[in-house]
This record gives sequence, C-alpha cells and structure tokens, in this order.
Amino acid sequence: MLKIWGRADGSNVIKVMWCLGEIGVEYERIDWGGKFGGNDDPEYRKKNPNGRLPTLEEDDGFVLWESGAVVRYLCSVHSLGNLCPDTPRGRADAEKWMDWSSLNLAKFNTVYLDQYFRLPEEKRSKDAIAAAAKSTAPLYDILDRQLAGRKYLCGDTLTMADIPAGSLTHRWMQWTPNRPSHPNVEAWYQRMAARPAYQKHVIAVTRKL
Ligand SMILES: N[C@@H](CCC(=O)N[C@@H](CS)C(=O)NCC(=O)O)C(=O)O
Repeated sequence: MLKIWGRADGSNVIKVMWCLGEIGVEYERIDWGGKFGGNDDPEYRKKNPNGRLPTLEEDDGFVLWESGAVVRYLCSVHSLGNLCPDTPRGRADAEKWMDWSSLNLAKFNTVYLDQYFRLPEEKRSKDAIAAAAKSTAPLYDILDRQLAGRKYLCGDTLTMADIPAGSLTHRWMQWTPNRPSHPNVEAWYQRMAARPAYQKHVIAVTRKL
C-alpha cells in the first residue's frame, strides 16, 4: 500500500493528505517528524535526504519527496482530467498556482507557526505577526480577483491548483482574525470547507489559537 511518512498536522503533509482524500486512494500514513522524531534516522534519510516531511513510498520502492511534486504525481496518476488538468496549458496553469502558493503564500504560515506555537509567550512579537498579515493581504487580493466568477482557482471544479493555497487558507482564516475582506476567497474557502476530505485532513488537524 502507498505510504506517506509525516505527522498529520504538518502543513506540507496536509497538502498530500487532502489530495489523497479527494482521490480516494488507500494509504498508510506513518507518524513521523515533529514530536514523533525520526527525521535523522539513517534509513529515513536514504528515502528523503532532507530529513523533512512528507515522503511518499510505494510498494515497488518508488520514493518521492517535495510536497508539491507528490501532489502533482498523485493527481497525474490517479486523477488525470480531474484534479490534474489533461492539457499542457491547463496543467501549467494549475502548476503556476501551486508554485506561487508555495513560494509566496506559505510565508505567513512560517511566521505564524513560530510566533503562535513555537516561541514562549513573552518572546512573541505582535509586530512580526502584523507584518506577516500585511504582506500576505496583497496575495489574497490576487486570489480574490482570480476567484471572481469561478468556484475554484482554475474553473468550476477543484484541481491540484487549489491544494497548496486552499490548505494554507484555512490557517489564514483561523489565525488572522482581523484580516481584510476578500469575498471571493471567503466563498471559495466555504466551498472547500464543505468537502469531507478538507474537513478531515485540513480542518480537523489544524491547531487553534
Ligand atoms: N519544501 C518541502 C518542505 C518540507 C518541510 O519543511 N516539512 C516540514 C513539515 S510541514 C518538516 O519536515 N518539518 C520538520 C518536522 O516536522 O519534524 C515540502 O514541501 O515537502
């Protein structure tokens, strides 16, 4: 059976788990990293030289790391024409949003995780949190414009384009109480939040403030 190495609440693991939930493939997820440890285990490092999460492993020994690559792989193998668009331009368009999200949108998550959950309360910086929210708002302006007249980022059905941005957006919604208004993003978030796979793999595992 397909294995995913990684703790369920890691933001990069979440992308892969939500994707698997949407596809409906059977998998075994192994708690790894974070409080479970194992990142420096020599056998694990042979699979993933970065000692990071997630790592996908298949029965024939195929191994893949980098969450975006894992999502693309799973969607192209199990959901071509659905989660993975089946034209070169359609696919490139979806991949554009995936890369954009991981390179830009993910930055607020790193700051929030440090500030809210890793630093002791006396060392937290309201300014750092405010600065992260401020620099993220224009990214949501872009998403809001893209979502005008569309249910999902690449049209009216969920695709792999939505997975990195969509999984981070739950954190943005939960952890940015005074965020600026983005009506199309809010409606898109509500659509994702109505999906059982999103509820199970994104919402249920995310820490509350
Ligand atoms: N670019 C990598 C980043 C991987 C990464 O940094 N993962 C985090 C968890 S989301 C990690 O391994 N942290 C160490 C740990 O949780 O032990 C990817 O997207 O797969």
